[in-house]
Amino acid sequence: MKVNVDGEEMDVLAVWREGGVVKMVDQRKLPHSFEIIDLSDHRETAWAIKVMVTRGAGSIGCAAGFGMAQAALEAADLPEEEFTAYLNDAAGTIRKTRPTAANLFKAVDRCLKAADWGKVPVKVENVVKEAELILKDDIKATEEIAKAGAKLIKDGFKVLTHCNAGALAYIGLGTALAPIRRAHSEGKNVFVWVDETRPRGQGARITAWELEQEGIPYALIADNAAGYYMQRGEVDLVIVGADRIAANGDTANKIGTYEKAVVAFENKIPFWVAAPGMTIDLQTESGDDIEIEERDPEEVTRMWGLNDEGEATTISVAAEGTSARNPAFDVTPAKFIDGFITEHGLIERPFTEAFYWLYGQPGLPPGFKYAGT
Ligand code: RUB
Repeated sequence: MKVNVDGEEMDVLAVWREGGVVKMVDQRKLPHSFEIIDLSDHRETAWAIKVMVTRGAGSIGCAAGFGMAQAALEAADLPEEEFTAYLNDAAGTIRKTRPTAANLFKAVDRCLKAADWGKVPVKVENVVKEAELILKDDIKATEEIAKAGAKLIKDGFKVLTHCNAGALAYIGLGTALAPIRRAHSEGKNVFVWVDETRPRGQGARITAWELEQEGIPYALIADNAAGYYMQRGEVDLVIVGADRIAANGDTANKIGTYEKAVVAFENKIPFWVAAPGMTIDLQTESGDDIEIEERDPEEVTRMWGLNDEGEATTISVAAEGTSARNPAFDVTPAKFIDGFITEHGLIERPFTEAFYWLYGQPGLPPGFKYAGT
């Protein structure tokens, strides 16, 4: 994406690799400061995923792939068996960072598979190439999502989105924001309601910032204001991203997405999920099987921001010792979802058949039971 930093225009990706170094836009600092951070080995990259230097399913998938590429480069001089052990160990470290987004696990698996053939120098090359291919595929996928999803957006539409599913969350054009960007660039008059997305504030801190950079009209709202606007007829369409989509269409996304889907359903507002195949997990039959990350309760009891002196700081928003819980995602049952905006176009019901046809060739596995939507 193009960003304007102190008057200078830059073209950046959320995550990229320069040799053995992984580079990331430090999303913990946005929107008050734009910084790039260098991660010099796979352990540092895993740390950066865990603490959310980068975040969003696509970006952590690409970061995971690059972490695997770093591990392969780190082990390039080891004998065959030790190389494999090192790579498997790195895969374990990366898998342990964040449990919900399918992209991270698929990226690690793709890199391990790439190391399946050849001798060590070839294996290293294969892993590095695979990591770069994940990035390339993802960028292309977001361009297709933009084209397909823009068809849903009519001139004058007000679109609600939750969390950040833009270029910083999904390499390239993003997922949920991709159709909005495209509709805007086609000259359509589109307005975005941006949920702030407590507790980490990805909407307030990142989505609003991305839309501002692009000159797309928007308004930031408190999470609990979305229903109010839906009820008043001021939302024409909801588009969200996804962290993991089960085979039956149940979708894990940022905590609060489920509520938005239910209120959209009640108000007959179309609710679409934008995500490519990397986020669709046919091994997971339904949302019940999706692991939901539970993060530090301090993210709920404290908030980050700038003080009046312009210094970044956290403040306490609850009494010392307050008990809190912090699930990072929830699952929206497929029955509340009108369809999926994918790199293959718009997918409507029946979701499972469409997913298997597109992503599960050569078809339904023996014994697979379609639970229905
Ligand atoms: C990010 C989040 C995003 C999804 C979809 O959570 O829930 O909505 O990842 O975005 P976190 P995308 O900030 O905790 O990683 O599909 O664009 O990746």
